[in-house]
Amino acid sequence: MRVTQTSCGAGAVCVLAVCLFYSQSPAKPKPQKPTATSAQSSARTADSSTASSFPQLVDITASTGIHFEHLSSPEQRYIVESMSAGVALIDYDRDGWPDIYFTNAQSVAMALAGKKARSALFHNNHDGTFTDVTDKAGVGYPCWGMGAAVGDYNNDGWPDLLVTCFGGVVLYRNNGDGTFTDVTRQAGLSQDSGWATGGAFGDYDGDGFADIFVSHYVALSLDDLPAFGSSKTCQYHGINVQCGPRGLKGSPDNLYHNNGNGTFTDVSRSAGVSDPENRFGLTAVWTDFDLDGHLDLFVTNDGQPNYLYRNDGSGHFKDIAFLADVAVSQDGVEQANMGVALGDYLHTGRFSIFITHFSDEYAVLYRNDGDMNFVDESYASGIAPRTTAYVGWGDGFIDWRNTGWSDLFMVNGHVYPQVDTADVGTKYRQPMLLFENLHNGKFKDISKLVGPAIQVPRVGRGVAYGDLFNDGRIEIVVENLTGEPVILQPQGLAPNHWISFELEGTQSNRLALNARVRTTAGDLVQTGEVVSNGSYLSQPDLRLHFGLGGHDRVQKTDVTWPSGKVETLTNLAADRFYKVKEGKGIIASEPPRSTEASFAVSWESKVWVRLPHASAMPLQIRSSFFIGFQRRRFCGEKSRLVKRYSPLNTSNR
Ligand SMILES: [Ca+2]
Ligand SMILES: [Ca+2]
Ligand SMILES: [Ca+2]
Ligand SMILES: [Ca+2]
Repeated sequence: MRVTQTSCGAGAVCVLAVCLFYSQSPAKPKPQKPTATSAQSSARTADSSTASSFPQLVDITASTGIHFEHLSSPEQRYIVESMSAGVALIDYDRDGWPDIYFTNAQSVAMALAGKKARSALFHNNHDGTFTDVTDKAGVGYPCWGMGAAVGDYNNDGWPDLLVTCFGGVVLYRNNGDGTFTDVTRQAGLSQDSGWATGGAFGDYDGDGFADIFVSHYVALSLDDLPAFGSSKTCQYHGINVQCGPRGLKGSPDNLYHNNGNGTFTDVSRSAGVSDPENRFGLTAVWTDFDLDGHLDLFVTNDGQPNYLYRNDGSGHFKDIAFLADVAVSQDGVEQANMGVALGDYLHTGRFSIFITHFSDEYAVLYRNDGDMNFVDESYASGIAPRTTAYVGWGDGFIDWRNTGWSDLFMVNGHVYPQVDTADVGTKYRQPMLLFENLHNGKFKDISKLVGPAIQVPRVGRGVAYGDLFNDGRIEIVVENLTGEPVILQPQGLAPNHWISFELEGTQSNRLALNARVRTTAGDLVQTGEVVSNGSYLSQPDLRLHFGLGGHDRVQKTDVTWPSGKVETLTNLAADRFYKVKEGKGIIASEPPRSTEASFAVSWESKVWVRLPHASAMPLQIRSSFFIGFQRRRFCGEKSRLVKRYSPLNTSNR
């Protein structure tokens, strides 16, 4: 809802009146009321392990107005019916509010009958709800969809969308007017064929244009599908199931160099990433693991050794996964590598790798010790024993509590509906898992402490996360293989501080993919990176969000651009969104726009309000002033009103 100047020209009293109006207006789900001071909040954060005080992850899907159903065959007699459902956060209209794209997939029967499945784009309405804009945007029927990745291939500032398909890839150019154009053919990407799964933008040669890597999974033809239960590789614990991937032929991978003119050239072989062994590739992510200035590439291979391609800086890569100890598990087993989360969970400045796996296996955490040395910490961290019953997919190191330490989140769900009819220690629908970062390399399973939403068994696949409502809280969007997605919102948070950065490259690729940000707030030193894709075939928000615990300032922020340039920003106020442009520093900053977090940060702020026929005068707004109001929307509107009507605004904190 927009507030116009004429609706509120009378100053403070009117501010209050409008706020009262907002407090009565229907709004999205009610966030919790902050109840603690900053000092108390630190105490709460430190002692967060009791269920009674623990923040909750609440299912807010119904209130968002999002209605989407991922199609799937009930029996999933073929592997191609089990692997879809990547979700992408993409602010396609650049209004500063993340929008959501869900991929969709047919069943074999639908495909053979010529029927399509509708993927969907939902526009963020800024009020907690979303509108289906798929038809106008023209992104409903790219293909038999798998995953989605965001990159700006033509550097025009408008984020473009890559969809991976059972049948190649589709590149949608964002036209900047709410519509997209399928430019796959003119971009030279229609040659991509086979079962594309992981797609990731990354400027591996540093020419300022994001290149595209595409992993491929199983070589499969609808005309020649392996019959359900037909061989030893089509059985699981003695029951008949779909065939694959073991026993089937894999497909090679592709790297497409961006020519800078809207076209791409396949350089897979010359670059050394073509996967001549035809492994079963799934998720792909770019990052500079060894911090030598050259972008490296990690690819999960299902049931086979992963690839860690080290970039030698001359356009060539070498797979060093075995040398780096990230190819297989510590006991030498080739696990069913699915989704990838990258995160600096120990605050070393290096990205470790977390990978989800099949049931009877365990999720793997490879700690990055630098110089391409990784250590399997799956057991030492406490994660492995808690994950063996699950088939894991989308994952993420997510600081959903704004403590400054990322917890570990993963979704699960089997590929065989048939397991429900047999006593094999696992079920088709499975709960999500959440592990608390204990700051010492260990994680604690807190899945049962954060409310019922994540314990509901589902057939999870993609996970994307970001601050959907610009209030300083990170929402988690989960796309399921069967049925509706789930959006989880943190509620009941301690009023911890946070800071958010949106980066724009000039010399570097414009979306600043793989720009790295290091923030120092007191003793809290965190590193984040802008990444295209990851999790399971999914795309997180491109803005970098850091929880800050009790710190209300960030003393130092180093931005390392892909160009190699390092910019240092000093003494930034917390609880704001900063836009940073390469070579120009901060070009804009904004307070949160709504809900709980803005309340938490503004309740003791000194604000200035212009009274009618009087000069500006100070008004100290106290917590007691607000506490009686039920609707947190009010607080966001307050921030806007104060900004609009005051000669000084809250940005001078
Ligand atoms: Ca938007
Ligand atoms: Ca673009
Ligand atoms: Ca490039
Ligand atoms: Ca490197």
